[in-house]
Amino acid sequence: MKKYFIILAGALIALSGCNDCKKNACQIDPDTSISQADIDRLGITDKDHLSAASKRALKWPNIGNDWFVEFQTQDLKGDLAYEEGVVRRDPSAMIQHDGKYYVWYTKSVGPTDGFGGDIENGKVFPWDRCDIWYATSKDGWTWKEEGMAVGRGEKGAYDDRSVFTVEIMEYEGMYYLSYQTVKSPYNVRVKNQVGLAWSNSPDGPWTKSKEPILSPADNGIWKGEEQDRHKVIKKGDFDSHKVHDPCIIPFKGKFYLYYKGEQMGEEMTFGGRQIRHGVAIADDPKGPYVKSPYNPISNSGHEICVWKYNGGIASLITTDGPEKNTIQWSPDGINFEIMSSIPGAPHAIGLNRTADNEKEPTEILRWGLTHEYYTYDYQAIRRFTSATKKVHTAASDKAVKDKSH
Ligand code: AAL
Repeated sequence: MKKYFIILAGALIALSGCNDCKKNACQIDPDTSISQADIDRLGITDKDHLSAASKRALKWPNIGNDWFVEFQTQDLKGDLAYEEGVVRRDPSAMIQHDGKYYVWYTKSVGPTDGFGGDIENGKVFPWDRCDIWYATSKDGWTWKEEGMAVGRGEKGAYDDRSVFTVEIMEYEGMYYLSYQTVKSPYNVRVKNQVGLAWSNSPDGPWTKSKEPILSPADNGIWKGEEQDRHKVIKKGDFDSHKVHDPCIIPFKGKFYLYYKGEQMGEEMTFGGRQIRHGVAIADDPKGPYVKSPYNPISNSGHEICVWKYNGGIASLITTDGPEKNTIQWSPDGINFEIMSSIPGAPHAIGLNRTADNEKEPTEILRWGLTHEYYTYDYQAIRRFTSATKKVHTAASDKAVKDKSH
């Protein structure tokens, strides 16, 4: 009787198709959707025996490798070379003015004490107790530090503790710096905000916005009084704790403020830290910025690195999440698709906004700035370069070729 039941059940499964596919909403019908060209391109052995990997591969768009790049990093010279005892990090994009490149960055001095000590007087992170400084260079290699651009606000202001992680936008003869702000005391659960300063010259003077232009979502609930960012009653939106790495891009007649969100009660996922990106849109560079209802627009990434390409927005997704180490593109600045999966990328990239970024998808990545941790206390700004790679040449092929010359 038992044997008869097993045969019947097996026959039913065979008649009605793969049971596993039904449970997992398998979208590929092997008989109708797979062309001989797909089988050949993906090297599939038998279209009637598709592994989970082959099923996924069949859903990949055929986008070539125009978005594939590999990076290298180099030391800078002059005032931006590594300096013991000084933090210089999170470079903005570079713009050009009067024959010189300009960059803005986070600067502070002295070691980091962490959260264990005297928070009122200590420095909890390398980016705590910072101001925004700027430097110029004729060739992008040797830099001259010009001085402070935007400093911390007076006691009691929303930016009284630290101003840092800055980006530059040049628009119709005006310059806009967007940056992170923290108000004292800088404890583990502090919520930071985004400030804006503007000037008609990259050398300043800068006028600061009276109020922040972006704040974390106000819909999470901490659990208990302990300074623990993982303990929550309710998490709230993806940006309920932090709004980081702002970058404003003029796009389709509006201003798109891209940012990284951190959520109250952050967890680890199969891609590492739960870090997401969002966008807030304004009609005027000074705001008001309204968060998109489509947020989050990326479920992976870390520092924002976005540029215009082919009528849309490209985004380099690094460091965290299941889609880390990919370059994505969106026609509308909101709905991003993966265009390439890369070996990794430098952190906190400052793009070269003077590049001819329509020349090819990754032209803007040919060179730019990044930062590097020399120690946990001290970081310095460095340079990166990147190259596309269209053909893979084994090291041994190259050695033979070199010898024959
Ligand atoms: C960076 C950025 C933000 C964070 C800190 C400084 O990687 O995401 O800028 O606040 O780390």
